[in-house]
Amino acid sequence: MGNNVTGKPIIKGLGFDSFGLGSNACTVDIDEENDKILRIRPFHFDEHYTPEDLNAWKIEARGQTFEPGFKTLMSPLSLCYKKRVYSKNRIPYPLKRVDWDPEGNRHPETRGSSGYERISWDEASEIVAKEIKRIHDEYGPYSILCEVDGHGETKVVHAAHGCVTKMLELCGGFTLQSRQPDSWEGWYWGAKHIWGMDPLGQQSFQNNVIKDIAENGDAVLFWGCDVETTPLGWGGYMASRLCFWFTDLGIKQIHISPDVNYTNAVHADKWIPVLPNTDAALQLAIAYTWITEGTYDQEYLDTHAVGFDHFRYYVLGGEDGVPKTPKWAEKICGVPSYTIKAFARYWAKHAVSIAHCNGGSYIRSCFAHEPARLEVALLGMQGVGKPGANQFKFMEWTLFGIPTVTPLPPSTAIPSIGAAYRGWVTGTVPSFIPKTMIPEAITNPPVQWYGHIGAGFPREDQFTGPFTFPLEGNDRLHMVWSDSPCWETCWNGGNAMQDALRHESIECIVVQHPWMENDCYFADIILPTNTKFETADIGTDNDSGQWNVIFYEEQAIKPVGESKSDKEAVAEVARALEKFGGAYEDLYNRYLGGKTDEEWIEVGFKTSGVPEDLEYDEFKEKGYYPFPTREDWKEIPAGLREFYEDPEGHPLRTPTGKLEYYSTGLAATFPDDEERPPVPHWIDQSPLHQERQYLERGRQYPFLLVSNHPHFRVHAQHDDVTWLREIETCKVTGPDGYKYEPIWVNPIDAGKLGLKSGDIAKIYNERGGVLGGVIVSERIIPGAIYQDHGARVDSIVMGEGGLDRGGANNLIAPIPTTSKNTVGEVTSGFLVNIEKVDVFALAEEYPEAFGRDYDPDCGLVATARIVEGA
Ligand SMILES: Nc1nc2c(c(=O)[nH]1)N[C@H]1C(S)=C(S)[C@@H](COP(=O)(O)OP(=O)(O)OC[C@H]3O[C@@H](n4cnc5c(=O)[nH]c(N)nc54)[C@H](O)[C@@H]3O)O[C@H]1N2
Ligand SMILES: Nc1nc2c(c(=O)[nH]1)N[C@H]1C(S)=C(S)[C@@H](COP(=O)(O)OP(=O)(O)OC[C@H]3O[C@@H](n4cnc5c(=O)[nH]c(N)nc54)[C@H](O)[C@@H]3O)O[C@H]1N2
Ligand SMILES: [Mo]
Repeated sequence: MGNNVTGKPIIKGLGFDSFGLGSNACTVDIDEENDKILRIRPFHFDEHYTPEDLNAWKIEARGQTFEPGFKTLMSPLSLCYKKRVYSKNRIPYPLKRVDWDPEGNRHPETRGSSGYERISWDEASEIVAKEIKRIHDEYGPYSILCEVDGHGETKVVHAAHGCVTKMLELCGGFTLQSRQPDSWEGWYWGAKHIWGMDPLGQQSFQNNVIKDIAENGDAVLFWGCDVETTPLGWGGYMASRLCFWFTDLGIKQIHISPDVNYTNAVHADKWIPVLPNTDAALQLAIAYTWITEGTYDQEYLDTHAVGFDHFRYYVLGGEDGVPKTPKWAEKICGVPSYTIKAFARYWAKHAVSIAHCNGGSYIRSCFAHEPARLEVALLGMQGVGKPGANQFKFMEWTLFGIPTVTPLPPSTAIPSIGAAYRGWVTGTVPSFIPKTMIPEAITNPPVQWYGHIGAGFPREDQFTGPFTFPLEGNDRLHMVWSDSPCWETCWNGGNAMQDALRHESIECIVVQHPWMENDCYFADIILPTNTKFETADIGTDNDSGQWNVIFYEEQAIKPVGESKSDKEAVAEVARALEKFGGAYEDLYNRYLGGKTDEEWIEVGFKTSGVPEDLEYDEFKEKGYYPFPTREDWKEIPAGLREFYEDPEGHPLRTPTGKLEYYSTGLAATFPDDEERPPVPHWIDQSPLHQERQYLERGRQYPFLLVSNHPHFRVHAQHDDVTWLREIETCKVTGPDGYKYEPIWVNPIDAGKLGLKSGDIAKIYNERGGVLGGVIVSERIIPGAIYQDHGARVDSIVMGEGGLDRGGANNLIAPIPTTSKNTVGEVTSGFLVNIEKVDVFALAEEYPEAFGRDYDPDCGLVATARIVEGA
């Protein structure tokens, strides 16, 4: 393949993207020999282009300079990616669940525990085509659920996700699992109502924010932000470099989080430990301090905000008789009142910006809209948009918020790539279900909610509805097709999903995936797909933070096993459907759009905004094209500066154009919503959520679980990487040799509980339990325990009340959504208890679960389930 032919390394973009745009990647070089990947290494931009060609950008401040490098700052998660390609967990050939008989008994109840037999691609596509046809005839197309929204490898022509929707769209339709804005729930459901911005926090106004901080900032608050972890799955180490530079410039870095995360440990000048999902109390006490001490900007509020009086009234206790004092907050959030006051006073006196990657658990917990709104409320009280005072996103899309890379706005993908073939269905479809409501929609339809809920919809969309599934006159769900089979370990209340996938109404489950894991075990038919190393494609890197670049991705190796790309796997089924004629006629060609892969790649190139005089052949020969920095980049106003200087001329996208401390939209549409009232509040509980330690339920489950984005994984991905698993803090080896997912416990709690490092413990609540290996550490605040999210499910007992060996704590996350009129996920900051377990006793009780084909270096391996034809 590539290397042998051209003698050059092969260019790829490594990262993950939810929208089939091919973006969110870091460019890398791959060395390949004899159809084997030897190594993955940083990519150099300067092979064909000089800094002058690129009009290299440079930030100068306080006598120091920050410049982009000319090789990518790739992360370990990219470096190790060949281990994913050659994982022992790759699905080798198409599989059928042994006790699923489409002509006879389908045994939905044994999904999750059955074995699999090898079948051919022809058999697999025949069976699936027949099932689609049958479901269409018996129930109609909306009885097929498409789960196609996970992060996927950044592929464009061979899109990781959504290919099946492209095919089904051409022969009748489908029901879409609609992904809610999971990364930024609080910003979407809350902050948008105070400053109108979309889709995340201050996303729309990131230009030159870093430059502004470098020139004018005194401090940056890292409010639930770990740049030494979360940019790694996407761009790499640019954010890390910037934090070191901030230190050089004397810019203070203050961290507010329950844990000493990987950034905090290296860069923090101060750590303010806070209990999970109690930030709203801390924020209200800061507002109280500023109001009572007169240290906020009333003049700014007079011209830039509406409804501040309502907020002030609430903060001072007018509404509920409870002034939101630092003493009041201390009991809830665990931050001493003197720290709150000192911090509030420091903030009021200095130019302070807030950094997020996305926000951490308070942004994905119950009532997450409140702390998100309160953050904007605080920013407004200190004149957001003034020099050195903005909010910014320290990761992907806008990594550096410098318009040094074209095209503008700098935060968007190179637009064109969307024009190449890809399966993702944009816009709205008639029949859809919020992802958070899938288990309920399967087992207990109809379900209802407000809004289309997709990231990017305008604020008012949250007020449309209610929508219902199933649509009037249509049947419930009977078939599921998933190309992102990790619902259980990534969404809310995974145990309920395990029950739903075994529900008698579901007659057929098809999964297409490269690896045998998580929801794959519930599939009746499994189609093996492949990684981007095994196909040619086009890609972009507009994330890693130095240069925007578009590149041609040569095929590096032959497909592993019998795998096909996701696009090709669906094409096989399209071809098998053709024999039914009618709506299925010529489906294969229609699905592929009448172009070869190479022609689609060229479409992507032509529409990518590259200069007119750049020929496709030249691009292919060089392999890449980096976009030069805009000439006028320094003149572009920083962050919200224009709104700050001229609120009338540069209004926000709220109904009044101002910061709405009293949301007129919420007041008009949901006047009785006590969980998301017009003025941001501290919300204790609701009929569906009792997740506070001081409530009755807190006695039974006294700890708040922090379930961060994994340092050593990207969600459900990378859990099988040998190089990572050998790192001591990545997994804890149990006495039985199994590598358990770590659980951090504070020494004070560990003492009380009789836990020590290396113990295997169970985290549990009424929804079930998951195991993990204890690490006793002061890096976690007492009262909270920490276990990363996304570990691979390894069920001991399935379903509600179940037990998981893998440590996939989403299985026991709350099932209800953010609040009654919002369908966000609640996946962190919820109550649990913890106790030590004896793994040998468990092994005796559950010999099947403890006897699975397991390799400590990889975890469960594909053969663990293949019983015939292996
Ligand atoms: N507890 C807890 N839960 C959380 C969060 C949290 O902070 N805590 N965060 C939430 C957030 S922000 C997110 S974004 C979600 C992430 O949730 P998801 O996006 O659902 O998870 P991923 O593991 O990123 O990827 C989805 C699936 O795509 C697969 N995949 C990757 N490449 C390909 C490909 O080329 N083809 C096919 N067919 N499949 C591919 C992966 O193997 C995986 O199974 O999790 C959410 N859940
Ligand atoms: N390595 C890696 N990188 C990733 C991902 C991944 O899975 N792995 N996922 C990607 C995706 S899809 C997303 S959305 C982003 C997520 O980016 P973020 O939302 O920023 O990530 P989190 O890990 O959820 O939270 C960041 C930090 O918030 C702190 N925190 C947790 N709970 C609380 C709380 O209640 N209050 C406060 N104040 N702080 C808290 C913790 O210190 C945590 O390290 O990361 C992306 N990058
Ligand atoms: Mo996310």
